[in-house]
Amino acid sequence: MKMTIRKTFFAATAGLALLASAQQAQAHAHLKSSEPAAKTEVTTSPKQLTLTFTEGLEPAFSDVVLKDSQGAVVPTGKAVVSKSNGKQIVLPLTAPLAAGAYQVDWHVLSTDGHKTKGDYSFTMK
Ligand SMILES: [Cu+2]
Repeated sequence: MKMTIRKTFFAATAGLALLASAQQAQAHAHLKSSEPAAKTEVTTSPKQLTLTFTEGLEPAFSDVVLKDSQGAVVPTGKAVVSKSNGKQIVLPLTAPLAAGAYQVDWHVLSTDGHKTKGDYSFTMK
């Protein structure tokens, strides 16, 4: 009987641990939206790229890089976390974008101490 209780307790504890780690995973900063949006075609060159995440970001460890269709880094201003929204990072563009496909590479550290990264693309008509 004692053994059974222990096993049940162990199973319950393991289940709780799984649940807790799943909740932590959800707390990481995931890309919620962007401007220009992923997989869209824009006709006017944007003045900046804005990426909005699900969690607050650590500015010193969060960055965005824009690449052209050849994979070459497009010169831009420095990516900054928005002062009015700590979940938002803005990459200022210093020159109009030429027509073509672009990839946005991002990596961020959320305020809960977890790193995430990803990329998306958009097209300049
Ligand atoms: Cu996290």
